[in-house]
Amino acid sequence: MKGILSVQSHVVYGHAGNSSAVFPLQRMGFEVWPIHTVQFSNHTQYKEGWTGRAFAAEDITSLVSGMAAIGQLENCEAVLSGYQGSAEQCLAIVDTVKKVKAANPKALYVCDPVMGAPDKGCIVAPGIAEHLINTLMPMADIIVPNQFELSQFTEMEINSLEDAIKACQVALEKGPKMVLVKHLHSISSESFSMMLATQEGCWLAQRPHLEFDKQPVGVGDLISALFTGQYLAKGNAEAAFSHCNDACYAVLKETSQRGEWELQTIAAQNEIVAPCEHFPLEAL
Ligand code: PXL
Repeated sequence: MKGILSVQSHVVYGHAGNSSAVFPLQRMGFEVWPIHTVQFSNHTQYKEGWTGRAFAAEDITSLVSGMAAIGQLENCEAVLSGYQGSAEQCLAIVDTVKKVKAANPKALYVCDPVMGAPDKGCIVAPGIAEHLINTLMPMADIIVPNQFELSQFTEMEINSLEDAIKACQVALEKGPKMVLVKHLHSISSESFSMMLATQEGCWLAQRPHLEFDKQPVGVGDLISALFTGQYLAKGNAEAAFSHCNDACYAVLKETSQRGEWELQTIAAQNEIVAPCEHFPLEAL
């Protein structure tokens, strides 16, 4: 049985990390093999704080060797990494990707380089950003940075669409075959913008901004999961990107309509598979 190995955070309450990614992938028909990097009561953007802890890096290695022992790494279609709990866990991801690719050379490594944004309350342990920039992103097939993470990876300032295109080209020279910029905040104040760059071309996806008292968390985790699943299903990056944008909008719309802060992935489950509204991509 084929599956996706998803190595991200777990939150007991709400939706971030694996708690944002696993269900949408399952709803799209994928077997998901989640490994949790941390187990927290809730995501780190609650002003009240959170409880829980990061797992040991050895837990990742040991769970992956257990999967190898039952002969399942060869069935792994993709490794998806997101929120990491420690710098050591980043090294365990390197080891995991190498083992999976040795067992299945066709497997993809999708790296969502969650670096944190202390001003927003997204707290990530020290040393993780360095490993993401120097090791994990260069070895990934697909990276899913936001504008800040792309800027860190390429050491380029991004203030316009042209800057973003140039930065994606630099990123493509550093190893990855595809760059999905999950949020480009400098492009437009009216629309929410994402960009996809591959060797074949570059596309801009925009969707309307929605009203929220507090911006939902875990949207990037949802985006990397939707794109991974759709790309595996369709084998076409442009079509996968378009579906990802439409499905993400549907989840956010449901969340906004219900006046919730946590993403309403379960309520919006049908639209994850078949989004009602479509926002055409622009080829750049
Ligand atoms: O979406 C990023 C993310 C993932 N996991 C946890 C988080 C956050 C952002 O705050 O707190 C636990």
